[in-house]
Amino acid sequence: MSPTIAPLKAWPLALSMLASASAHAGDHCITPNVPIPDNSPTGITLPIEVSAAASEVVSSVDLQLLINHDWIGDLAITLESPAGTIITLLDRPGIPSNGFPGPFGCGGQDLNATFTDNTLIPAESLCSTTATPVIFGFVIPNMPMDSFTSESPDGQWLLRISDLSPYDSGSLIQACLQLTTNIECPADFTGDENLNFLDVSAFLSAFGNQETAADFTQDGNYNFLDVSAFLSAFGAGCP
Ligand SMILES: [Ca+2]
Ligand SMILES: [Ca+2]
Ligand SMILES: [Ca+2]
Ligand SMILES: [Ca+2]
Repeated sequence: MSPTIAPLKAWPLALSMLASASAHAGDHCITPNVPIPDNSPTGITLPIEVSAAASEVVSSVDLQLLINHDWIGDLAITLESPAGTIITLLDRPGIPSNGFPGPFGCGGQDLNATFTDNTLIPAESLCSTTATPVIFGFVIPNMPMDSFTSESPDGQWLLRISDLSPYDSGSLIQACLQLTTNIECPADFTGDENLNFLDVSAFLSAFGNQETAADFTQDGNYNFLDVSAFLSAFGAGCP
């Protein structure tokens, strides 16, 4: 086998990997195990780092949270995307009060739930003084997660949790940002929906610096397969 033929045989593999690329979808978890300060509007802000290519966009976001707390009705939770969109997941369940369980919001302990648009149960509809965790399973946030759709997932997501009433307190044990992304046009390296020489030079620059975005074959190596995959995608154009 001559060395000039071997690379050609690898092309279909590279291209099939490119076609199925969903590069940075997956779970981005932190396990800070930090206290949420009692009766503090500032609360805690936890960054969740996501690295993605410029052409990658959010198709869905879920957030799994594990919080130990002695009075769930004290809690307010928001999630901010790298683009600056802020969604309220929870804002003192049981407040405003409808008579039950009382003026201090939902009592009872703990939250072990995934906030998602793909369910039928609003998080704040779960209000029990006997069940632990009070908020569990798959629940709908106060504002829809699809507000993040089509944004770039790249950068720092910010999870903010505050406790807004005295006496009872708790801790954030774990948070997992569950991202699904699309690569709308992988060769559009600059993310401006045009294919031109700027995309080629941006790719070559990223390739030279061995940036993750230039690893088109997603194998951790930077070689001719990435260049040929990029050029093939560039030649194929954008949808
Ligand atoms: Ca509320
Ligand atoms: Ca409290
Ligand atoms: Ca471009
Ligand atoms: Ca590669």
